Amino acid sequence: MKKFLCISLIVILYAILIIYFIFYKSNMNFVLLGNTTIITYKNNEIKEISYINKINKRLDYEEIKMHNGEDFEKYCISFFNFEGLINSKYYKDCYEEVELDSSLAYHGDININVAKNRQTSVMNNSDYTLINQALQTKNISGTASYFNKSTLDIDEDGVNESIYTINNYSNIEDDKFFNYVFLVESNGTIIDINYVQNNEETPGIYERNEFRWAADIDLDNNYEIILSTVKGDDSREEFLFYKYNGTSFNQVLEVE
Ligand SMILES: [Ca+2]
Ligand SMILES: [Ca+2]
Repeated sequence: MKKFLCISLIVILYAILIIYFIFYKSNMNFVLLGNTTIITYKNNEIKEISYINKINKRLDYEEIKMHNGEDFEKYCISFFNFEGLINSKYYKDCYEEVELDSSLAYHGDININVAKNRQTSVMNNSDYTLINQALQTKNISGTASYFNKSTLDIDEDGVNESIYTINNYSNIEDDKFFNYVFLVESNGTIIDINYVQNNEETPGIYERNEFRWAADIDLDNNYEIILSTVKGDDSREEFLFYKYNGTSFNQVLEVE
């Protein structure tokens, strides 16, 4: 009789654990940025921003909504460990494995808003003039070896702004090694988001920051600017968040 009671108790405990696990799993609200960063929410507020350092079984094979540049689509995600680094696989419609670059996805009912944005890497004359103008404020004459421009309405006033990501990592003597992300308002005003001058003595570990999304990560109905950052070719992709107050950008939402 004792043995029967013991087994029954264990079965009931297991059942409770499984129910709790399923309930907890399906009710977690989180945002994933790339393979590296997870933002969890409680009562529509950010609870934690942290790096994914180990495979979390609660997230493995979860259904997520992945941003495709325009909208969100259904995916499933699975994690694997590759030479000590956590990596992830994405399955479109939870079926077809798809290779993805830097990705933004969410799970749950938080409905992250992402600004529509048009990107180009073709520099026209006015881009060239603006880049020269912006670089002069850093005492750099010349232009950039890499250029990307995103056009979007960051403050949702019906007028578009542009965000430029430029950098220069060529090895010509006396070249400046910089990475610069700035916003240009519709009237041509240039506002810095992030500027780094890299150390020319340490090639290969240049910091490289790039605009990725304007998304309302903290759910306050204003977009944050999200930059991806890597400190060298093999380093982990991390993310920087900035708020725009109409005249300047402030870095916010530190990763713990
Ligand atoms: Ca605007
Ligand atoms: Ca926000």
